[in-house]
Amino acid sequence: MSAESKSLPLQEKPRVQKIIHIDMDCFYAAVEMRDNPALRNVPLAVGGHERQRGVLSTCNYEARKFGIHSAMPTGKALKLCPNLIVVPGRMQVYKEVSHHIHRIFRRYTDKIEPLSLDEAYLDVSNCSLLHGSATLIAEQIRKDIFNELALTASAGIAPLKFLAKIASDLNKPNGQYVITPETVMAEVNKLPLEKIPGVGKVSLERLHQCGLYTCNDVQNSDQRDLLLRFGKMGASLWKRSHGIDEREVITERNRRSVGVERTFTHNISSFEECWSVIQARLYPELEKRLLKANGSLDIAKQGIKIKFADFQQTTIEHVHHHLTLPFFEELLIEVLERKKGREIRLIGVSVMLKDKEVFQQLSLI
Ligand code: TTP
Ligand code: MG
Repeated sequence: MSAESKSLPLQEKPRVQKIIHIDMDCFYAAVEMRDNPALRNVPLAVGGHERQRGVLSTCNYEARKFGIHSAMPTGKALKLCPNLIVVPGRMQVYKEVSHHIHRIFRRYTDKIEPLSLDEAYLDVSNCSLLHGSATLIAEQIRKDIFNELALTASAGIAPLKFLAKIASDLNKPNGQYVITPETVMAEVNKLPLEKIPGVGKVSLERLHQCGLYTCNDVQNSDQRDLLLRFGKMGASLWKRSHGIDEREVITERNRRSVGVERTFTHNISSFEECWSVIQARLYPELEKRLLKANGSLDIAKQGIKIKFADFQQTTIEHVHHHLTLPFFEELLIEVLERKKGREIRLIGVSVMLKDKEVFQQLSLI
């Protein structure tokens, strides 16, 4: 803490967060190109894993010129680019690389929120290295990654999480983009709504029907009307469009929920199919993660999320303090009552953890 801020302990100015969003460039494909020079200057894709065998996990930038992208069926990709080389993935190597980049992150901060193997939010507000400049820290992290792993990463630097994430895409690959507190509103004003995380295809179409295309349009719209039409998503859209995102970087220590989800290559429909996914895959994974995230298992609620084929999403959660499989069966029966003949593209299971502080205060009383 600087001498200046020490002398002003009651200063009420809101704390400005310095957030970096890091995202590796064409991650699996980059690792394959690094380890095999023959794959470097050709259109390359990495095949899907397990149930996703028929679709691509990702591809390099050369292949993207042909319109190929993640989650594209391999057959379709080969039609677009007959010279495409498709190699199988090596999950273990990607995991090791991911551990290494996390070791690099920890040199600069312990406030790290991983989003996937190749992507994380870092809160560097309290980092005093490199004069505390988030721009220089991001640059140095990317240099460290390149020097130690021979891979490139892109970064977004911003005072808000959603803007950091959007920014990391703006100078991809091997680049970074900085949004300062002073430029937040200028950036937000020109933002098309599809760039805002959480705005799906279906919502976007409905927003367009209401004449809303950019954050600027949302600012000029009627807030009540937006909330009535779009519910929770509308509320979040209103905030983001006004440059508000109060979410903090969630580390393992302050994590409040743990969840596991799966998107299907082919939509599923019956209760039996859903139940078998939960029983065989999601629940065991949830149990494993929960043990890692919070050994004492202070569970408050448990829930199931379903995304239907029309991209509508619904979540159901109930108070239940012990992780048990039969409880998820009850939740599944209840949530499927909302199905109305639609197929299912995603299922997620999650637990909300007890708020430790509230819990401790209650025990004191
Ligand atoms: P992304 O960061 O979405 O993509 P990417 O790193 O390949 O490319 P970009 O340069 O645009 O960031 O995902 C990271 C890895 O996760 C990706 O290399 C492979 C895997 N993945 C899948 O297996 N299936 C998917 O549908 C997606 C999107 C990613
Ligand atoms: Mg990536």
